[in-house]
Amino acid sequence: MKKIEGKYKFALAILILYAILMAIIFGPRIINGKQQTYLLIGSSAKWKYDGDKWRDFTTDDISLYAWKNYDIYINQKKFGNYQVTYSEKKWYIFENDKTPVNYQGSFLGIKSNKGYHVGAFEEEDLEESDQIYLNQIYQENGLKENQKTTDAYKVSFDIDGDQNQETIYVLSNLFPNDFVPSTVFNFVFIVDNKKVQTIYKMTDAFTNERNHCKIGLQYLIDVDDDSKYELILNCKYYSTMGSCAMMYQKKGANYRRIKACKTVQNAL
Ligand SMILES: [Ca+2]
Ligand SMILES: [Ca+2]
Repeated sequence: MKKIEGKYKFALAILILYAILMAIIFGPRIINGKQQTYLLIGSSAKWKYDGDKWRDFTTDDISLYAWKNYDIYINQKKFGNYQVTYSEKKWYIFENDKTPVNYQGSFLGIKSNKGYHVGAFEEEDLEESDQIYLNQIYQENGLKENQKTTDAYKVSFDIDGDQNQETIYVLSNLFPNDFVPSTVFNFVFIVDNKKVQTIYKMTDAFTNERNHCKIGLQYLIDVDDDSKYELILNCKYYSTMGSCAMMYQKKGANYRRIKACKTVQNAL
């Protein structure tokens, strides 16, 4: 009898040990659940991530933002945690007691069950020493050197968290007022340790100019708390024809698009 009792005790001890081990291994995953992140990028985009991939909000997703609390950033800087509503392509924000709050500048709203970081950056003017990279890009795309541009700036930022700053370049000659290029272009590329990597490019005949949007770097956000910043590019169509946003992420050595530009939000 004693022998059988001993066997039971042993089996029970093994079971308890097994349960503890499983709780240690899988417990945090069950508690944390899947990542859910919502991004409201001005009037250009409303995105959601639900542990799988980034998607645009559907019309049913109004419950994800109407009168919900979001962390609000204005011009890249934390503004507070407010309730939001969206009307006529503009975000309105409110205290929890529904007192409206005024803001001026570019709007970003984030709600996430995971950590995230919004990187603050400045657009810097290009210098003579940058021309070598610009000409390399022009050459690779069959363009003459020293192109006239309507936008040309760079941003210095440690995107991949290796303690060294990369330089992001943005070039566009779209919608010029005082010159007529034969080819219109948009380029966003990164120079990391003198190595040039193209993130986004578009070239087309000038006659097709109005079919395209003008690219810009809008936000650097680490959306998944892995210390590597995702790039959010904004593309503005001519005049009041709207804009859209897209997101790029570094995977291994390369940057790839993880959220495409949706459709143009045409003005009335
Ligand atoms: Ca870096
Ligand atoms: Ca990241």
